[in-house]
Amino acid sequence: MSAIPPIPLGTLPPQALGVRTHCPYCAFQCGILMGEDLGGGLPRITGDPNFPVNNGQLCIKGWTAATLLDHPRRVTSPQLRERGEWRDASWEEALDVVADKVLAIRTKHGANANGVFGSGALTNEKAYLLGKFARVALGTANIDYNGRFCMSSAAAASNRAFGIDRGLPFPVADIAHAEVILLVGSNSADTLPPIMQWFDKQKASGGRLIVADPRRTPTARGADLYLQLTPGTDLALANGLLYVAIEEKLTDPRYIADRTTGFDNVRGVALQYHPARVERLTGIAEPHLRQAARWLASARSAMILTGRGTEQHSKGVDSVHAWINLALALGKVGAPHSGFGTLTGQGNGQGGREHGQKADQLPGYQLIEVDAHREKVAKVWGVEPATLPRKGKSAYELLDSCGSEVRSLFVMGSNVAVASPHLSRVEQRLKALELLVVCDAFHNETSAHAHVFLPTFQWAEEDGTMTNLEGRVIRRRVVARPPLGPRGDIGILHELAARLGCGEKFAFRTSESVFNELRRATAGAPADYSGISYAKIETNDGVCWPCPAEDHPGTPRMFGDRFHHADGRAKFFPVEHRAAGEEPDAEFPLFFTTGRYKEHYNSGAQTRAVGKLQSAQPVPRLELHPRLARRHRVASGSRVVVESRRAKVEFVAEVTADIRPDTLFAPFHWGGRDAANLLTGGALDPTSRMPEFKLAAVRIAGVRA
Ligand SMILES: Nc1nc2c(c(=O)[nH]1)N[C@H]1C(S)=C(S)[C@@H](COP(=O)(O)OP(=O)(O)OC[C@H]3O[C@@H](n4cnc5c(=O)[nH]c(N)nc54)[C@H](O)[C@@H]3O)O[C@H]1N2
Ligand SMILES: Nc1nc2c(c(=O)[nH]1)N[C@H]1C(S)=C(S)[C@@H](COP(=O)(O)OP(=O)(O)OC[C@H]3O[C@@H](n4cnc5c(=O)[nH]c(N)nc54)[C@H](O)[C@@H]3O)O[C@H]1N2
Ligand code: SF4
Ligand SMILES: [Mo]
Repeated sequence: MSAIPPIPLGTLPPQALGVRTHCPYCAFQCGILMGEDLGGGLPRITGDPNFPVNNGQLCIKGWTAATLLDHPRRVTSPQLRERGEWRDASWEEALDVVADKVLAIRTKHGANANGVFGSGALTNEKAYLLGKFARVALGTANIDYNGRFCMSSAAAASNRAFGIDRGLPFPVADIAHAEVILLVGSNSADTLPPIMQWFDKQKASGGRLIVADPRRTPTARGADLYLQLTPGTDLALANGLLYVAIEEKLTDPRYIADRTTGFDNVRGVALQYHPARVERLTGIAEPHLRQAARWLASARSAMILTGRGTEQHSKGVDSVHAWINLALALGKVGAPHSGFGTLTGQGNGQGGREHGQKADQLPGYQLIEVDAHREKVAKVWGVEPATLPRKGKSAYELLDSCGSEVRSLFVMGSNVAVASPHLSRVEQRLKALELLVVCDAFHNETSAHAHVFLPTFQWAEEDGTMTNLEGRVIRRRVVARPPLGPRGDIGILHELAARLGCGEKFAFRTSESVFNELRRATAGAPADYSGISYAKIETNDGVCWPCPAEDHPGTPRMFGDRFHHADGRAKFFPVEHRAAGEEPDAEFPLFFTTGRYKEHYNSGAQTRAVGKLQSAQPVPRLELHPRLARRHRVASGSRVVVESRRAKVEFVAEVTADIRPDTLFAPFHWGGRDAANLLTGGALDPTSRMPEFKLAAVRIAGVRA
C-alpha cells in the first residue's frame, strides 16, 4: 500500500508566547495562556485573565497540564504486539496490519464486527470524523463512546423534556445572579474548581445554595442547606419537593399553562410522595424538604443543576426528569438567571455528544434512524443514504459483545479497562478480541490488552474546536511542537480510510476544513454549527450554538420564550421511584458509590503520570463513617477489603464523618487491583444505557490493621 504523508494540522505560531488556548481536561475548558518557559523547558501555563468563564483561575490539573507533553513515558513509535511483547513498527506496517485485519473481519463476519470507541476528550473535528469513519470507511453500526458513561442520562432527559440538549442553556456567569441554587450530585468544588468563583459571588450577594449528596463534600460544606440523601433516591427527593410545592401552592400555574404540557399526570404522581414516605426513602427529614422547596419556589431566580451523582444510575434518565419537572413546575426554566442545567464533565463532553460518535446519532444531534437526517448527512458525505448503517450498540453493550459479535475494537480517547463497570467482565471481553487498536499518547490499562498501538499528538500540538459546558465553541490552538513519531488522530483516520478504499472522503488538509464540513452537516440540525467559523471564534471568546447563519451571534441563553419541541413547549414526564439494579440486602448490606478527586482525571491515564498530582493522591482511599468503622474495627490507614457480587477490592481506609453510615465511597481513577469498577455492576438505564456507577451493594469482607 502506498504511503500517504502525514497531514500537518495547524502550524506552530511564529512566537509561541502567550498563545490563548484551553486546558486539556474538563468541560470548564479554562482559558490558558501558553508561552515558552524562560529556562527553555516546557511551555509555561497561566490562567487567561480575559477568558470570561474561568477569569484567569485554574485548578491543579490545569497548572500541571504541560507535564505530559515531553513526558518520558510518552510513546513515539507505532507498536505491534508480538508474542506478548510490544515492538516498534513503522507507520506503514502498523496501519497495514490494522486495515488488513479489519478487512478480513469484515469479509468473514460482516461490517458490524468492527467496533469503534470514541471520546468526549476529542475535538469536534475528531468526534465528527470518527463517526464518519465508522459509518463510511468501516460501514459499521457499532460505534459508541465514553460520553455514554457520562452525559447520556442528562442528555436523554433534556432532549425529551426540552427538545434539545445543551448542558447549560445559559452562561456560567448567570450562577452569580441566581437567588437560590440546588446542586444535586455534583462535587464541583473538586470537579470544576474555578466554577466556585461564580458560586462565591452568588453567596456574596445574599444567594443560597442547597447541595444534595450522600457525602458532605467540599462543595456541600459551602451549602446553606445540605441534604445527605441515601444513594439512588434522588428521584424520590425531587418528587417529594414537588409534592411540597403543590401542597403549599408554590408552583407557577401560569407558566405551566403557557409553556408546558403534561403537568396533570406529573401532579398525580408527585402527590404520592408525601414527606413521610420521602423521608423513609431518602433519609431527608420533612423540615429540610419543606425548607428546600420553599427557598426554590419563593426565589425570584432559582437554578437546579445536576452532576453525575444523580445521573449515573439505572434510573438516571427518570431522575433527571424528576428534577426538570420540579424546575418547570416552579416556572424557572428560561426565566432570568434561572433554569435547569447539567454540568458537563469531559473537555468536549458537549461537542462530543453532538457530532455522531454515539451509536444512534449523526452530526448536529441528528438521528441515524430518521430518514430525513440520513439523507441529509449522506449527501454531505457523498454516499447513498442506504449505505449508512443503522443504530449500533451502546458503550457497555459494545464492550460486552467483544469477542462474540464484535471482533475488533478501535479505541480513540478512552481507557475503558478502568472506566467501565463490571471490569472483570470487560477485561475478559477485551482479551477475547481478534484486534484491539488503541490510539493514545501513553500506554494505559486498555492498551495492555491491545494488538496495535498508534501514538498520537497531544492537545497542545494540534488545533481544533471544543464546545464547553455552556455550549460555547472555542479554539484549541497549536502551542507546542510534537516529538517526531506521533501523528494526529485526523491523519490516522485518513490513512486508515485510504487503506479501506475511501481516502478521498477523509483527505482534509487542516482541522478547519473538517470543521467546515461539520458545519454543512449540522446546518438546520438541533446543534446547528453552520454559522460558526474559525474566523468568527478568533475575534471573540467563542460562539454558543445554535448558530444557524454567518451573521448570527450565537445563542448564549436558550428557552427564553420557546422550547425546541414543535409546539414550543416543554414536556413534563411522570416518573416513579424504583429500586436500583442492585439494592443492599442482608448479604451485601452497604451502598458503594464512586466519584473523583480534585487531583486526578477520570481513568487517571493522564494524571497518574504527573508527579505533582500522583504524589498528592497516590492511592484510592475508601471513605467510611466512624460508626461503621468502629463496628468493623477499622481505623484510618487500615486495609479494608470491600466485596460486591462481582469482586473484592482492598482499599486504604479513610474514616470520615462526612459520609453516610450506610455508604462507602472510593474514587475510580485507578486500574488493576485498585479499580473501584471491579465492584460496580452492569445494570443499565433502559433509555440512556447509562451504567449504575453510583450504586452497588457491597460488604466489608476483611480488615487488616
Ligand atoms: N478533578 C476532576 N475533575 C473532573 C473529572 C475528574 O475525573 N477529576 N472528570 C470530569 C468529568 S468527565 C465529569 S463527568 C465531571 C463529574 O463531576 P461530578 O458530577 O461532580 O463528579 P463525581 O465525583 O463523579 O460525582 C459527584 C458526587 O455525586 C455523589 N453521589 C454519589 N451517589 C449519589 C446519589 O445517589 N445521589 C446524589 N445526589 N449524589 C451522589 C458523590 O458523593 C459525588 O460527590 O467532572 C469533570 N471534572
Ligand atoms: N465507577 C465509576 N466509573 C466511571 C465514572 C464514575 O463516576 N464512576 N465516570 C464515568 C465518566 S463520567 C467518564 S467521562 C469516563 C471517563 O473515563 P475514560 O473514558 O477512561 O476517560 P479518560 O481517563 O479521560 O481517558 C482518556 C484517554 O484518552 C486519551 N486522550 C485524551 N485526548 C485524546 C485525543 O485527543 N486523542 C486520543 N487518541 N487520545 C486522547 C488520554 O491520554 C487517556 O488515555 O469514566 C466513567 N467511569
Ligand atoms: S477546572 Fe477543568 S479546565 Fe479548568 S484547569 Fe481544572 S481541569 Fe482544566
Ligand atoms: Mo464524565
